[in-house]
Amino acid sequence: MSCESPRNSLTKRSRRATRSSFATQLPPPYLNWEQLAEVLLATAGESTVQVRRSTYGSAADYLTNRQYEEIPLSAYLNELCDPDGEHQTMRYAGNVSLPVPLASRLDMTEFPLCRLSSEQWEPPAYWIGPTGSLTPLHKDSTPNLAYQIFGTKRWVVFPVRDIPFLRMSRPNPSEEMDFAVSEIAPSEFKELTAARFHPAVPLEFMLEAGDVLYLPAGWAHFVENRTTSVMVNRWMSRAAFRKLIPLV
Ligand SMILES: O=C(O)CCC(=O)C(=O)O
Repeated sequence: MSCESPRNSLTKRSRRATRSSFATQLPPPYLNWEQLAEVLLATAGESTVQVRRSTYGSAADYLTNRQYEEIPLSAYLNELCDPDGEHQTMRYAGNVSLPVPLASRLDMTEFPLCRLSSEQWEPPAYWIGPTGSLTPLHKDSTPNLAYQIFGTKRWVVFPVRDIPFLRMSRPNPSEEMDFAVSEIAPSEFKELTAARFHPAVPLEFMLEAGDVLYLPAGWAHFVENRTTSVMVNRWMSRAAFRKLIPLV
């Protein structure tokens, strides 16, 4: 994981911490796309994935105009592999339920992420996207564990104390515990300067194949795939998080 952040030293410390706790049980990452695509195709090619537009021009777009389509994973992989295809840089299979045979084929069943109790954690999800596909700045209600299987993902994150400065709004205040999306447009994240989000201070880092990220609940994050990228993640369930922290 390489860092480019005003909080560089903090990032380096947290990298060591995540590495040491999981190091003995990490599944091997993939370094070759063709090899991984073959595994995805053979194990889950016939399952469907929910595909969304990969870029959102504005936060309003992300909040109210999400466009999804269900297609077979095999069709989506074809799009990704076809550099001239109509949808090549436009669609993102984000937050797709991880089929058990695929978890097993990726050597993830023994990985802590997949062994976590299913009462306390949401089922694992996988995210496959092309270079440039992104998720606008938002915050989730519960802690998140993410494992980068292939490629490079850029994260820009802000701790909870910065939330008041990030123009967050909650689309469904009654339904979601604390999910919120920022009005800050994805284009604002192209090049970070120390002053850009002042007084909020972004922490920016790349998650590379084989890296694990723990993101605490309520931390805002903007996420961008810097290459074709495959990640698996799990959020803690709301019920479990409420038990842990009764005030939320
Ligand atoms: O990888 C992405 O595009 C978004 C991931 C995300 O928002 C999350 O894991 O909470």
